[in-house]
Amino acid sequence: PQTVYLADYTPFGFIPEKVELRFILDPHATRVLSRIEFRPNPQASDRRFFLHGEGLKLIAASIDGAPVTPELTDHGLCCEVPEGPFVWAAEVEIDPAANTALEGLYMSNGMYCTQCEAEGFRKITYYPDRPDVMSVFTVHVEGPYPVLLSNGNPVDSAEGHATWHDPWPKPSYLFALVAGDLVARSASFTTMSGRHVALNVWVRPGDEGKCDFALEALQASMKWDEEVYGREYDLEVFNIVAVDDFNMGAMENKGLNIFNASAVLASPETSTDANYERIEAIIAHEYFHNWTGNRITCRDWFQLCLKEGLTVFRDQQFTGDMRSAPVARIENVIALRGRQFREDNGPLAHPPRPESFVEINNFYTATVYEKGAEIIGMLRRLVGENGYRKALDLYFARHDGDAATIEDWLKVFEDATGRELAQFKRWYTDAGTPRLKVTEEWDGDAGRLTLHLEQTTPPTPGQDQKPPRVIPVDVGLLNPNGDEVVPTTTLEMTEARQSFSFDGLASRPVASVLRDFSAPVILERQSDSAERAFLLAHDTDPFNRWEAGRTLARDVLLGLVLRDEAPSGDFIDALARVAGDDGLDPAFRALALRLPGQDEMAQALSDAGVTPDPTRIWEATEQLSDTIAQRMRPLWERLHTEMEVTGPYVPDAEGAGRRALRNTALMALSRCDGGAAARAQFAAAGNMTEQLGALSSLLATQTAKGEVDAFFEQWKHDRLVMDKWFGLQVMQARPEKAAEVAEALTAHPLFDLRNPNRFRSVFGALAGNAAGFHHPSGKGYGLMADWLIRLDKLNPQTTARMCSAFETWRRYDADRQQMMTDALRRINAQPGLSPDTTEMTARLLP
Ligand code: HT7
Ligand code: ZN
Repeated sequence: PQTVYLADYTPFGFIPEKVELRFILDPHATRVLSRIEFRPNPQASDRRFFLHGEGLKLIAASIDGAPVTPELTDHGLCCEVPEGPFVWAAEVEIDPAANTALEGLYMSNGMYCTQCEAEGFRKITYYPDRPDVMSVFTVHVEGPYPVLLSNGNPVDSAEGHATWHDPWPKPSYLFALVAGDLVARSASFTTMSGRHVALNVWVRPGDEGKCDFALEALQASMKWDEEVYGREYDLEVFNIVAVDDFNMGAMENKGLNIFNASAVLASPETSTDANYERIEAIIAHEYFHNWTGNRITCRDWFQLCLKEGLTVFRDQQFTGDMRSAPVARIENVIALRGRQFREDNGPLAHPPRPESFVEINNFYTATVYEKGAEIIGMLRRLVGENGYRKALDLYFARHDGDAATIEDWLKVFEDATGRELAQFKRWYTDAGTPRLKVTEEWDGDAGRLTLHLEQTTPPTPGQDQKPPRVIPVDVGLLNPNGDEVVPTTTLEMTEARQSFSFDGLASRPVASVLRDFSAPVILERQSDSAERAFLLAHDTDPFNRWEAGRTLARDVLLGLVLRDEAPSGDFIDALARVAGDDGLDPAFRALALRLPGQDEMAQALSDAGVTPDPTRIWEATEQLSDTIAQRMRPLWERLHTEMEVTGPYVPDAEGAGRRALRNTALMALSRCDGGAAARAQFAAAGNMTEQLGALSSLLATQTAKGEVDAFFEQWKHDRLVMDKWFGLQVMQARPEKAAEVAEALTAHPLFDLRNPNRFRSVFGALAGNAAGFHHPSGKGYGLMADWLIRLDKLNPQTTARMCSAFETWRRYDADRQQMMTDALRRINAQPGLSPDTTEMTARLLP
């Protein structure tokens, strides 16, 4: 496999003016006929006519009607071409039924579907498969299937064939085709200029009843993008298709989004509140790509965060507007710290805009997506809401129809706001999470508080030197009585060390630093538990209020892990005050009660120079959970009763918050009552959130008895619910049992190696069960390696992504390091290992 470098970018020598494709569908022998009108690209100097193509059987090729015999390689073909414009035509044969990699054209449960991002189109036909080559596509699909879909608007259709035309030039990665026995639930949307758009969600017969929420989320997204970004939809139809076998969440193909069924299908009986929230966010994300990704795409894959960071930022804004903004922010930061900080701290660390890659599929990472979104949040904070809107308007006006770069993106901010962004650009080019150390100096005579800030970023692979970055640090000051004396102010840090003073203060205030998590940094600040408890009680910034509680809990857990120190009464009291404060949003209370995860604790210990012992962290977490459960039992009983939501299930933020707090109370209660309340909730559950909450509590407290079987009997016909059943058993298994439970589940008749959701439900859960995965026996590592080796033969993309289970090996003791790297070496040494997994394991190994 070859390394590709950003610095080597050159434009393609030809421009495809028009692309016509004809598909004659057959499970094992689909014929793809292409006719492409090319002209020389005046911007390019290289006139070599190379078309990508992989795994294709070339039947015939011609130029201007005359047959040609191109030079074929494993990666494509080369051909002599005329100097002026010419028409390329080719016929190839492919085998969708044998495509288990789920890239290109493949079959899932009897239906045909495609996944072309990033480089899947080359598995469909010969083409310059790169995002800066854009063209207008017309697609004819033929086959004995009731539904035949492609991008754009329908031109004509009759039994057995259909023609689609997409008037918007697009790169090949946005191409899509779907065919099969599908049914649609439909709605419509009238755009701000009065055009009517037909909206369809296509599903397998039987799933029609699970489409309404997706349609509503789509309508809300379309409206929001008009209101907030002035972006109108641009085709007559917007189709969404649910497929069972899919490597990621969903794909934004122009006018024909393809979704993992788990990211679109919802019903109260089968989906949890978290599922609903995820579906709403993914529908919005893919819809928002229509402008940020499709109308303006990326020049090359190094610019991936241009579309992904911005679209994640937009979907996070949308969720904040649709639900609770503070709760959404806290959830996003938990996810960022859990995935992106972990990535940035290990061997896979890379800049949001990498300089090189071997397999681009390995760069669909938390750094590109979530850190990419954080960077845009910082930009918005620095230029203000108006500056941001002006810059975005300019971006859409200037770059509509372009394949753009990060430089283009930053330039619109510079031009629209007059701000110089050369230093800010380091956020895109430099890897690693900055540490921000904050110390305080109080001058009582002058009434002045000075904050001394110092930033350092540890070296990351290939980047030793880390010059200082621009860091927006939001700060507010509170009086000792809890009143805010200085409202949120953004301090712009640009130097390695910098001090900022606040004058005119009557008494020493309490500083609330990095409000709203204004920058993706690790804050290092000495503060005592009294100050944290004060901020937990009084901070006007909801994020920092939650953060204060989180830091308190982390310190308590560290005390337990390191010194076997019992939690202080103050901590329990502070927690009880928040949990019992009926003036606070129940969703916020549920979040405040969630203890830091075991992986977060391992990282915290490692940051403090202590080798983490996952078993000890698990024991401490159990011990603390038991203490909290016992000491606050009356509160759990009250909350479990009071937070019950009666009446029909509505998947809104309010109901979800109440159910989340109720399930939190139930989890604690189950530690006191032997599972009695959970068993009752399981029996009476009127929706999946209640049923799964009860099952989790029973599994966590080892009292699930018959409920696991009852759940299976009730839901064995439903794939998405079965994924929960598989996952929960592994997630909640005790450390010494986790690998055994996972292994037993791989022998279950419903375990299916070809279905990424099912594989992730078992092995994603195993990786997430920290003490189980890192059990000193090494069984977790061994089992994971065995199954990644098997999966790689079928689905390299999912295998490579899941190798990140091993990314933290450097944190651990010598035995675990040895076992983890042995597992990686074993995978890496497999004959015929895919380039995807070869690259990942090589990057992970020393
Ligand atoms: N842009 C899409 C990315 C994606 C993808 C990438 C590689 C392989 C399979 C994939 N499926 C979807 C999805 C998104 O970010 O919205
Ligand atoms: Zn995306």
